[in-house]
Amino acid sequence: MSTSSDSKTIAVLNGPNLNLLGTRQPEIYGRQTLADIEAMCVKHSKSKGFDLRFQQTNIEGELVSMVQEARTCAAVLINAAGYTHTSVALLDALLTVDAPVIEVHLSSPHKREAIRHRSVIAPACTGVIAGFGALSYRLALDAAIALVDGSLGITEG
Ligand code: CA2
Repeated sequence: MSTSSDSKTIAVLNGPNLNLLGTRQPEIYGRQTLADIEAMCVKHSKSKGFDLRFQQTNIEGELVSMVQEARTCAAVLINAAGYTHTSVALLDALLTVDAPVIEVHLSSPHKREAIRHRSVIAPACTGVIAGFGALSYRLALDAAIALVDGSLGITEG
């Protein structure tokens, strides 16, 4: 259901295994936990005048539902994790979002195994920010806000 406050809300959606951040593979994903990243995103978006909805799930269908519920938000950031490379259902959900959608990754998938080189969801995204650890989320928030306030001058793509 749409609410008036959604126009000032940015949704940050996180896929499978990202709840494990900070516990394993810090050389790839950094030492920050997902809670640390959420706190940073809340603080940053607040400083720019936006509310934040930050969610994580390990279940593909739940991620699809989260995208559907975010359709009325000002912008959607999504780190779909492994589903980035596999999920047509997620692509279909993201294609229904009129607001800017930014694909976010902590690591740079193109530097990694070939299976990570293809993003199934990229056709539904305005842009991709990857490879900067937790900073990817802040850079993506800035990109989303610039798209929302029109300061980039980009209206298509
Ligand atoms: O770099 C990213 O943000 C990824 O979306 C992370 C996904 C990976 O499948 C994508 O190719 C790139 C994997 C997330 C797994 O997260 C973990 C965190 C800590 C320990 C183990 C896994």
